[in-house]
Amino acid sequence: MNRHEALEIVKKQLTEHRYEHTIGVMETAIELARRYGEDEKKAELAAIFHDYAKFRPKEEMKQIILEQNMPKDLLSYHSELWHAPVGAYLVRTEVGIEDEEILNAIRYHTSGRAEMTLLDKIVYVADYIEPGRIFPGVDEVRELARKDLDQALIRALQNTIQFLLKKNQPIYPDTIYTYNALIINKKGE
Ligand code: DGI
Ligand code: FE
Ligand code: FE
Repeated sequence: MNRHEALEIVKKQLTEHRYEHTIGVMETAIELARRYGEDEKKAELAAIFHDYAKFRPKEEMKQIILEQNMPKDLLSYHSELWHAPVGAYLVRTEVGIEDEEILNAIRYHTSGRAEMTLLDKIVYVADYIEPGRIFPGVDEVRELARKDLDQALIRALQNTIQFLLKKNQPIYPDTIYTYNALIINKKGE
């Protein structure tokens, strides 16, 4: 599937604003893939489809989580987390993408996971720093992403966890596992 075909498909699923975000994530993911030696086409497709399920009704997402063998604990956490695993499922069943690396990058783009692949990290960080994003701390993560992808990821996770703490929101275990794995890994270097 080429970029044009992929964008045509995803455009129908998104608002104008979210489509522009998607273009930003795509361009940023391609840049990061080039810098860190990942397959640029995989980064491009994973980025294009990362928010595919963002606007599905909550009830539909809930049904899919219950029926498709996804972690049920997701349902106890913020519904913002659901579009990532549900997106991976729908991108496979509705769009026909079978590449597990791409599907995993979509599946873990919101929470991360303990053992993130290079592609997972690229999509996570690109989603955080794409040019349309404006929030405190984003420029620092943009800077870090030029030099050290793991450091960028650690800072993005720290910001996200802090943000959730301030809002009295629960933190999904995978988010904590991601953070811990990166920190422990850095210490071992
Ligand atoms: O879909 P996007 O807006 O582009 O970005 P995203 O998929 O990274 O989603 C960000 C949202 O997800 C943001 O509102 C914070 C929320 N989130 C991320 N990690 C966690 C989380 N919410 C909870 N409750 N727990 C988490 O660990
Ligand atoms: Fe998302
Ligand atoms: Fe996104």
